[in-house]
Amino acid sequence: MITMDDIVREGHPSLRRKADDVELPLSEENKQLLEEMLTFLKNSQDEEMAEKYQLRAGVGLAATQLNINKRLIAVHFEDAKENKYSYGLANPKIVSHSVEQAYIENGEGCLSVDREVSGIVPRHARVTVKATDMDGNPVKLRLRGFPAMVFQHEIDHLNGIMFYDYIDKDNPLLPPENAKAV
Ligand code: SB7
Ligand code: NI
Repeated sequence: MITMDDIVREGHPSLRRKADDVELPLSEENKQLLEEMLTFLKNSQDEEMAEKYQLRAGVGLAATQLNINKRLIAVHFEDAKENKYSYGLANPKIVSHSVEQAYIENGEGCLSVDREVSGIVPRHARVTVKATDMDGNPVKLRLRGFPAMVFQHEIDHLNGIMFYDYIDKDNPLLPPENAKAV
């Protein structure tokens, strides 16, 4: 079972590497890893499991956060309209995005960052993501709002990018032009 001990923290080189594509069809090993990543997220959001195993709640996880250099991510959350997003994905790719930007009003956090980092994290307001799901099926997701922010955070982990890389050093709380709060 994945716990916080398996998650690498800031300063670990895995968080700054570009991960490799995984081979398709997915190996049993990679499928199992995606299952475990998704289970971690579910456990982290379950009050009893989180308390028992001291898990920090997370809506997403990238394999690079487990020191595994593969393009695999898991997400598990609901949006404001109670649409469920629960996926284990291989080789996720942003195939198109809006010019308009957006940011999460309250900023972002990361399971690999054990400190509060405040500041606006500007991202694409809308993205289309293509990937392969755990059953080996191609998926194409059109995302906006919070889900778009989460997928970009996770895909960034596969490219060695951390959320605070986007925060303006001189003016962390100044919303950029052309960016809306979500
Ligand atoms: C806030 C939190 C996340 C994404 C977008 C906004 C995910 C936090 C958990 N992770 O560190 C996953 O990489
Ligand atoms: Ni993160």
